[in-house]
Amino acid sequence: MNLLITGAAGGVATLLRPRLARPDRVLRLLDIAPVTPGPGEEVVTASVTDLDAMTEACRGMDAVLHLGGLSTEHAWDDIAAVNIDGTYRVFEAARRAGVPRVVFASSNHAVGFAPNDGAAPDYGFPRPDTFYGVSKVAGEALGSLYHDRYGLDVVCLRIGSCFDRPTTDRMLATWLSPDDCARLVEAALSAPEPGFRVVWGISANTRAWWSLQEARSLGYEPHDNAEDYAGEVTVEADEYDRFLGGAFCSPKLDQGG
Ligand code: 15L
Repeated sequence: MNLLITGAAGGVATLLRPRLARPDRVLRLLDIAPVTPGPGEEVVTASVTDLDAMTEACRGMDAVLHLGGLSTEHAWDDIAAVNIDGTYRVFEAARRAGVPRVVFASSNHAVGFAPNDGAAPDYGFPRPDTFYGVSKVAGEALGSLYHDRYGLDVVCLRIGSCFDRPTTDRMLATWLSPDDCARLVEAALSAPEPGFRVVWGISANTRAWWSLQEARSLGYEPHDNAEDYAGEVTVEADEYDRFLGGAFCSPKLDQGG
């Protein structure tokens, strides 16, 4: 199983690389920022917005893990160019190079303005909380199109908060531990014929706000629980936790004029 990882210099990829390494696996790491390859790793310095370079990078790969792009709110033009057009190019490059599977790092912010009732179902209708969230909705839509029209297997992970440790009250619900993130990615890479799926990406958190039913149906079995860190959390819940996207719903992130 040879895997192309976009956004390989980013936070999630850096947590995942050692956890996804296997003796029989090549990890091809693509980013515009420098990345130092370890054993079993190759580096491609390129942007997801460069279709030719992306197509070349996809050659010989069994799957693409698309983590690349802007990971927080930015001006529309940047989100449109990097996250939306870039994600189109990732899917199109995979198709051109004959890569059968794409795992797309979507985000909870695709549905961030949905009211938080503590039990959000799988496949919640899009309610993006930012232009960033809009880009994740667009990525999921592209995944759906590339599955239905071209037969790619596409698994979209609506990731909660993937960091070493939960540091806020919200993260006691939304945390995805690095080990569980690797388990989720492995499930998305190895599930037989998943078709098009959208699954939540969180650990087995006691205070979880989101369903893990669809993720478990892929074979994901989380081991970690943010509750183990409840005593160490330093940031309290705030008024925006009434929405799934939390602080991304704050007017501080308004981009309009
Ligand atoms: C995300 O999508 C962001 O990339 C990350 O930085 C966190 O803010 C995360 O969501 C979250 O909601 O905690």
